Amino acid sequence: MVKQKSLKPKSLRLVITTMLLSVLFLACVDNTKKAEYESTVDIPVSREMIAELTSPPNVPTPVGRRKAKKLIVNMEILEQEGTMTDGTTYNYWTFGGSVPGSFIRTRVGDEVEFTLSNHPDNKLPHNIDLHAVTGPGGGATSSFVAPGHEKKFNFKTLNAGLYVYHCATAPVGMHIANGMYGLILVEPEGGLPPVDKEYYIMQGDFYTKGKNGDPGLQAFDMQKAVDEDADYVVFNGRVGALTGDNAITANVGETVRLYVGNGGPNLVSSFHVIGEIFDKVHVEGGSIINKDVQTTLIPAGGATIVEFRVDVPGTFILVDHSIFRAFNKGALGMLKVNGEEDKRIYSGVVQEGIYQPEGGGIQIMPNGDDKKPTVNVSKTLAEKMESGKQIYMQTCFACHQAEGQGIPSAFPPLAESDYLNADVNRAIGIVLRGKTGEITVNGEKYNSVMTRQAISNDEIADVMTYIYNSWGNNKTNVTKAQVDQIKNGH
Ligand code: HEC
Ligand SMILES: [Cu+2]
Repeated sequence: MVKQKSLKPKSLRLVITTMLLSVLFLACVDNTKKAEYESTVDIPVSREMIAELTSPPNVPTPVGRRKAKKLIVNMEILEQEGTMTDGTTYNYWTFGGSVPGSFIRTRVGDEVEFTLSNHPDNKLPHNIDLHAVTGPGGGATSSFVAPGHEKKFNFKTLNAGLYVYHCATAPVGMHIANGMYGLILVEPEGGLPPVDKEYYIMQGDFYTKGKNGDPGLQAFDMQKAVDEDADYVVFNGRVGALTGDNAITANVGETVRLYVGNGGPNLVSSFHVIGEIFDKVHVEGGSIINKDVQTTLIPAGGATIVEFRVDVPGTFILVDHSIFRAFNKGALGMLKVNGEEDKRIYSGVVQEGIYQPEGGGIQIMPNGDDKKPTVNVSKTLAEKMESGKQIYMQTCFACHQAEGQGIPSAFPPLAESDYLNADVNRAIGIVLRGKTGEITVNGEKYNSVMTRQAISNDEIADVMTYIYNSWGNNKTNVTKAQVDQIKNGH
């Protein structure tokens, strides 16, 4: 105070100017981070850095607060046979050896030096169109490269967002259909807000000469691709890439961010996580954030970032909510969440009842005792089969599939199931109480969750009889009395 009073007019002016300037500067920083530069093209780069590339479902380290750099990206194209589903293989064309291709993580203002190498064992020329590039063909015109050659080009990342890249060599649809797509993330200045878990997922549709599930090496079918008649719609290039042991994981209380792309070539994805609500969706991978979203649309050749906190434990199923694609063509993944339950958020079953619209009112089924006033007529095997089939199609079919074949690495088969045929009481117990933990069915390990099925003991007897008398099983006739006994704890 005292000192200020003694300031000469000249220094006073300096103080005031400095104050004004700093207010202005602060205002600029607050308003928009870009204001430091006229345009993102002016962001200077300091030093060189080799980009970390990851295969799905992993993503590279966040950029955080790092300055813009000259970022060296070395991408290798590999044509290689891989598994589409158990017993079925496919000749994938890949960026970096995976479908989707390696994840590239940059920040706005980076100067990317991109080298595309086409492995000498490959048969075809390829190129790359990155939607993060501003320039002809998104780089495609500068990157066309024959087997045994490489091409280099540079680009500046001008717009923050999540972008698809793909091959754009004719026939373009065929190169994309064979798996030539991936994601490049351009983080804003200062990086995206930190989260606990990040994963990389990309949907794609595949067209094979044979039908879904036909064994052996399946060739690409151009006509089906033109007709948009997909045999497989999958996450991360194959059926089961994200189920069972391949599931992505998180712990209760953590925030999860999914970078989700859609390579197409044809289908649009209605991306949904069963039992979760997206707290935030970066709409179309851009800068608008929508909140509290159930299902988000991802165009072919587009991407989205979804974020949510996981509040309760369990297995959360990722699907394309065009739901036949999920349960019949493979577009199904899993997020396994470990931790403490929170009954305030989700109670589990608190009461089980029998609903009889005609019989008048709801009868509570007391623990372990089925007091439904059933007239104990003994049904014939044919009648049980008929009723059992109906129950199966309503209750079990979604997971175990029409012919009891299950879904590889997600839902075990009931057809010719050694596990089923070995112990009928154990199988009844599973339907009564549900099942979780590792089991081996026909030599394949499953480690998933089957929820308790809300059907009566009589219905369990019928559906089990149907299953045991179908698809090469051992023809056990399960009675209601047997189910009653197991429900009552043997
Ligand atoms: C929501 C999906 C789902 C539904 C619906 C479902 N299951 Fe399951 N089922 C599973 C899963 C997952 C397992 C394996 C559990 C594990 O890994 O511990 C399983 C395991 C089984 C098994 C033992 C393994 C085998 O293959 O022999 C039997 C038997 C079975 N289920 C019968 C049924 C019957 C009968 C119904 C209908 C009344 C039914 N399930 C409905 C998902 C389901
Ligand atoms: Cu290609």
